[in-house]
Amino acid sequence: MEIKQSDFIISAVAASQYPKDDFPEVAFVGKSNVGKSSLINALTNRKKLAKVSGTPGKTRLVNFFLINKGVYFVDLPGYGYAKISREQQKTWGKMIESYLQGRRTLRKFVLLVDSRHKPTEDDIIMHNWIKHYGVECIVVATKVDKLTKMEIAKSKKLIKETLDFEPNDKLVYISSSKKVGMQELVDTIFDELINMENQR
Ligand SMILES: Nc1nc2c(ncn2[C@@H]2O[C@H](COP(=O)(O)OP(=O)(O)O)[C@@H](O)[C@H]2O)c(=O)[nH]1
Ligand SMILES: [Mg+2]
Repeated sequence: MEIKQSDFIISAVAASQYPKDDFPEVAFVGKSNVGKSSLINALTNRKKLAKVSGTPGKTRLVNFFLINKGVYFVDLPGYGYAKISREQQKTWGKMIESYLQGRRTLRKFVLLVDSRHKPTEDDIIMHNWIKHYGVECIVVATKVDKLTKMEIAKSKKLIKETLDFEPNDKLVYISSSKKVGMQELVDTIFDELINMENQR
């Protein structure tokens, strides 16, 4: 599989603005600054499709990108940004939950975690949430260019243990800056995607 075309569709502030066609959808989520926008840009070979930000947590928008005119990539707002209020956290939670419950065309989640650290409490909650709603979850460990081979091996064990991995769960190591793991991730994302039934 190759990503040949990517088009920005909408930055939605409300669910009523989400696209209404039947294309299968893949959602990207993770804590602020984990490298989500960088990954979307690297996957699509575009420098500025998704905004890479030095000040995390600002975007509360749900960004839709149309890939190869047939699949949506959805950039969900990041979590775990220390400076946001409890009120904003609640709003975030409600938005994600209604997205998980209500999005008929949702097929897979890409959950990004930082390969340098143990997955956070929020990462664990998010992982459980995705599984609870019966959506396939690909865990992506980011910024692997910062790790040695030995550290990668340790990180694999730590992520699998912390997120309570089952044998079929998927874990892909990537570096957006060094373009590591891109083809493996694209293949994992698109595997059976077009033919997948809504499992929920
Ligand atoms: N070393 C390294 N840094 C990265 C990588 N991906 C993203 N970053 C940096 O991490 C910071 C946050 O990236 P961004 O994509 O905006 O994260 P987001 O908040 O999850 O969308 C930026 O300073 C990026 O340059 C990577 O693969 N390797
Ligand atoms: Mg971002």
